[in-house]
Amino acid sequence: RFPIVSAVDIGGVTIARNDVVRDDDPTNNVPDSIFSKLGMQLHRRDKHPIGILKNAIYDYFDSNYAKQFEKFEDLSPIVTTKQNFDDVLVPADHVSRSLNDTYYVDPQTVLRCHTSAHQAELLREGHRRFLVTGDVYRRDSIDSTHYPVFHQMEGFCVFSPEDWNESGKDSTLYAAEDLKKCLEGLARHLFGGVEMRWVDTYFPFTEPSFELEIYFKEDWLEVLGCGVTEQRILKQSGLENNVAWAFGLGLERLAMVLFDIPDIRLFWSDDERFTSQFKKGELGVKFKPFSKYPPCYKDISFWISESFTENNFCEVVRGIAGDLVEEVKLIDSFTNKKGMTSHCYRIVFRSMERSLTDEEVNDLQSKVRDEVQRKLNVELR
Ligand code: FA5
Ligand code: MG
Repeated sequence: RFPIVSAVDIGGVTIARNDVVRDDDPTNNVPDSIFSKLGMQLHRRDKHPIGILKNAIYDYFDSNYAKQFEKFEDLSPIVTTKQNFDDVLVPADHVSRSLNDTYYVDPQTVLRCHTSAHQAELLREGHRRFLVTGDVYRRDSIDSTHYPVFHQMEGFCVFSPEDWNESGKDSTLYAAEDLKKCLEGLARHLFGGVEMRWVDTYFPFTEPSFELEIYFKEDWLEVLGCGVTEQRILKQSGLENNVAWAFGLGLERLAMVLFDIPDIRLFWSDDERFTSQFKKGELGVKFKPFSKYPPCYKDISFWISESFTENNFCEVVRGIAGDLVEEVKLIDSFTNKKGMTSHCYRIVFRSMERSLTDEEVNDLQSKVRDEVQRKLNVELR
């Protein structure tokens, strides 16, 4: 099903699969399908939509900030829980730390779930304005805008008292306004005109915090999170007299809007009908879909156990069907008099490259049924 990669090269460091995944380790939940994505570095390919977008964002920062932003794009995606969580003040009991949400290599090591994992170390090394681009990993639901591996770009900008003093504004307000101005300018640079809106939100590492949404295919699509950095993070690096802003862009989401790419799985396609449509440095290209092969819907119903989670179910489906699964959605749920809860999921199978045969889909579905029962402790109905 998936090429079993035995070693990957990450920024010049070779990681053998056995160093990362030990089958006897219950705290290791990195499947082969994910391991094989390590080291792919889509963001460093100049002819790939993710690389083209990254370069266009670099252009914006280079020309508007006189090249003050340093760029990092080959930091290893394998980080400590301290980097990924503690350093950015994620509370000890936060859901994002669970095996259900994050890929663990061992109890102290994860595949980074955001590029914010590098904020603190770069500040400690003395960097003050920087962009960090890389692949990030999350156990998540399955649909056209979510994928377990995607790319983020982190931006970070530290200000000194001279910067805000002459504005007469309070430092937090100064940083928040500068941040929004910077990101609105970036959106104009990338899209020209586009409908967008700011939404207030929460992150452990910023206050206030915002998300930017863009109107795409008749719906609002969240493309980035950002905010004014918590003072505690700056203090850790001796910057208590400063203020800073930070953002984390979802590169696939922005690229979907920019190039009109309808499904996030396409970014991983080797099909020439996809890859040949993009040229280095060309932002204006609209993707011409080469296929809308027919979908095939299969429903599966089961009584769940207490430990059941949707992410675990999606991981099982993805482990079997890989990129042939387009969407998994809960279509029915009820609890009977005995207190047993039943879920019915609809799985949408569709290849982006060819028509699937009935036989093939039935085979996938039957494997899903077997494995769900075996691994997730549920009772099929
Ligand atoms: C974060 O990851 C924060 N670290 C962002 C941040 C940085 C906030 C600095 C403040 C300061 P969030 O989990 O919302 O936030 O993810 C950021 C973006 O990644 C989202 O807006 C979305 O564009 C993208 N994203 C999230 N999950 C997925 C996914 N499964 N597939 C594709 N893109 C995703
Ligand atoms: Mg979010």
